[in-house]
Amino acid sequence: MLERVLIANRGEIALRILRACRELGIETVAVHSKADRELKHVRLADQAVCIGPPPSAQSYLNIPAIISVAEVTNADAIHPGYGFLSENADFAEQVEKSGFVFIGPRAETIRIMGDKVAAKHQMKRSGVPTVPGSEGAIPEDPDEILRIARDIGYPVIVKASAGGGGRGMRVVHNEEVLLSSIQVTQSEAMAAFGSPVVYIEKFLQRPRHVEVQVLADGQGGAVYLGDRDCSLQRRHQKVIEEAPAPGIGERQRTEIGEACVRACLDIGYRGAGTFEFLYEDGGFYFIEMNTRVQVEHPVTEMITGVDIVREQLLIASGEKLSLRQEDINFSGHSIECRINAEDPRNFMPSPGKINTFHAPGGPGVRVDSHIYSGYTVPPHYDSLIGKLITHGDTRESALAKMRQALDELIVEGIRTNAALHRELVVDPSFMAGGVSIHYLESKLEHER
Ligand code: MV4
Repeated sequence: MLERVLIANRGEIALRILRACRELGIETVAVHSKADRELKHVRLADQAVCIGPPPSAQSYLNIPAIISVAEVTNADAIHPGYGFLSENADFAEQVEKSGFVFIGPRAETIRIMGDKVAAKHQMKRSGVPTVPGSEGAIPEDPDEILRIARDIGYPVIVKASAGGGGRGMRVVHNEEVLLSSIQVTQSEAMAAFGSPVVYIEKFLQRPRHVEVQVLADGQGGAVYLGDRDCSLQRRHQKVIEEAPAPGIGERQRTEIGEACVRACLDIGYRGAGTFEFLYEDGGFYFIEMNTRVQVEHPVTEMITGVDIVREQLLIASGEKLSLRQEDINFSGHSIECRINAEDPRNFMPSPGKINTFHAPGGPGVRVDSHIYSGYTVPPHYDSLIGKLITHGDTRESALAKMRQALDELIVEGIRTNAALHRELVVDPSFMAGGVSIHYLESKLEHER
């Protein structure tokens, strides 16, 4: 078993990781920036070390500083959380070369999944359904490119292989602009990611974002923990997530879950992972795989009873998965609202001092947050200050609990997006379930 884990992150996820470590009797080392001395997990950790000035580039992204702290504190593993260095293959590699366990997949796996063309190829080989498109990177020959796009049918989307998460994509509606759009996307990809490789897919016009959570031990054990619907998003930032994804039948859920497990076994996947799909007209289409724990992991925990971060720690300790697929039962429905420190009108960050914080509670209510009355939200990082998660027997009951939780929530001193959530949980289309990835942005456009 791991004895001491360095937490290379901040905020709510750092606290979430610390809690899981404590339950397993693992000591914790917090690394933090100069702006983050007041973080809750920094106070709670067995050891805390300041690794640099406030900007992330000089602290939470400072690889040598983080590895040095692992060395001087004699940690045996590093948990990267989400964001920051969590999907940086070079970091994972340096961590392991320095003799520490990287809590996540092998560096090589992260590298493959960061290369969207390679990831898609791998998934297709394992029988995971993918979006129709160019098999791999687009060819040199313009006539061949035009033929591929004609076969797929317009509109198509040109994506940078090194992109992902909505960066480096361009929708093309007709043949006249295809080649020029490809050139622009290639130049942008070169500038942004250092690689000009692009690929083409059929552009799905009104899909949902549905993802599948997996756990694998890299020793022949792998399970799926069901799906999540993350369609409610603005500018590629998820706002509300839920599990299970509404309206997906048991047969289809099992089928896609089993395909993801097969892919994990084929690539020797290790750790927690998420297969991202677009879901349209009843079909799943793989787009990307995330090799980290995700912000929205709690909704899966609530419907399965599996502690995903605990499992990450056990897998990193070298244990085989004790969970078997037949042990995993899906129970009820869970919803998560991301609470951000931001102006409800223009979505600008709203850092500052929280004078008063009252957390909601009661049966089926979970609050994953690092904030407290008197805490100052620094301006240097992501605006997520906490997550409100509810669980009920049905989607309606989880929603009813969320309405009550949002009514109880008090955050004073800074602005938050709580009012937006209060609107969304009574929105008739959201209440019906299964809105597309465009729903929130179009609602905001029509209302403002
Ligand atoms: C797409 C798509 C439609 N068709 N691919 C955006 C984020 C990145 N992970 C992939 N994205 C998309 N890929 C095809 N073939 C639409 C999106 C997309 C999107 C996807 C998931 C959640 C929100 C989104 C918002 C805009 C576009």
